[in-house]
Amino acid sequence: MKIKLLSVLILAFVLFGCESSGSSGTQRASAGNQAPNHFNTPLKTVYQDYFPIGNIVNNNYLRGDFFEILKTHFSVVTSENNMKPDHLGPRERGGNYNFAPADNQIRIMAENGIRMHGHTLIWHSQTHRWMTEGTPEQVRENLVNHINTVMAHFKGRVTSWDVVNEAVRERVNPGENYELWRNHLRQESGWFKALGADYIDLAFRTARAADPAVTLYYNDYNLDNSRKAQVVANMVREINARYRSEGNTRNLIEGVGMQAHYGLTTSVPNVRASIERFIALGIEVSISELDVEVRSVGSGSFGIGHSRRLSDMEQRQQAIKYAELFSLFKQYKDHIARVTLWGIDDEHSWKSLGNPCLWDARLQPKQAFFAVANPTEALGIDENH
Ligand code: 9MR
Repeated sequence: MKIKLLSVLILAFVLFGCESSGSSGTQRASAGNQAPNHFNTPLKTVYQDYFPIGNIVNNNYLRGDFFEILKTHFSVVTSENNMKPDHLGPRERGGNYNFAPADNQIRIMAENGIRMHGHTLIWHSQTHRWMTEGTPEQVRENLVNHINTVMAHFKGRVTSWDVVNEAVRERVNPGENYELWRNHLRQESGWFKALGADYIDLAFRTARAADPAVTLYYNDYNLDNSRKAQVVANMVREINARYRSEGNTRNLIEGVGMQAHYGLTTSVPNVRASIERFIALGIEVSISELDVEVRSVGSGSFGIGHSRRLSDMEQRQQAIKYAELFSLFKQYKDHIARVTLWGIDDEHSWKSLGNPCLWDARLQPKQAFFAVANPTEALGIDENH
């Protein structure tokens, strides 16, 4: 591998091309107008021999340029919010479920050949309080009813589900025993408080029974951190081993979703180590919520509407990180089931302050877009050497 000046020049040309392209618009956003021909190829086509490329869908994205970008570049989507427990489930025990927004999204996506990943069944956040209040028996029943109701409703239209989301604490401290994964679960989770660590196994067993055709995922962030990855791997290993010891030939947890909310300082070797750790368990990995913040912002500053124009240096650093990540993902194509980006443009990203997306606020493709479209070239790697 060697750095080629030519590649750097091409990237610079691409940047020049998109910055001078003036007005926003779908054609330009998705086709890059003045860019060399191969950049016009939709991302889903670029990666067709590797893995499906995804993004999120929300009601904003169902129209106009957003929708054009979704249709052009992505073959799978995750509903940003509309399949979460608080959006679907009733505000009070016994109330009605609201499936309409998610149904609408699935219908429109299906009409355009885009598949839907389910996000998410059991989570400590975005979940109505009543679901985790009451006796353990009641909470258990709420969990089972919720999974059964939701999975039955979406049967045949959603082929993989995040069954449990973010059960492990944000940070796992050094020097602790990672085998004892139960000690690292979020204590603040209403599910944990009512049912202890067993809620995880219960959720997955319920989901398996509700729809055996679905691939069941555990989804979490900070999984590039080797300590947290070890905790999750130990949890998956134990739950799957017990399930198999009962005579089942299939794993109960069949995939780990690495959310991949990354930044410029994310270590790509760490990401690689975690991917290897998970596939060593005999399960698949999905990169489930990828974004790369230029400037890391804390959770207190999350929200849409705060993007800004990036300097050339910032764009370039972000592009390189995206390119490094995608060239890594390509190496694991046999084990990576899906790479999903969390948002189309910087301005409407949940992490808008970090400007983490492939398109800018005017829906112009950023250097990051071109880096994803051709990571080899962005990194100046000569594939023949
Ligand atoms: O993008 C989502 C945002 O619109 C929601 O309001 C927010 C509330 O928690 O959740 C965001 O999505 C999160 C996802 O469901 C789970 N992983 C972290 C995501 C945000 O980075």
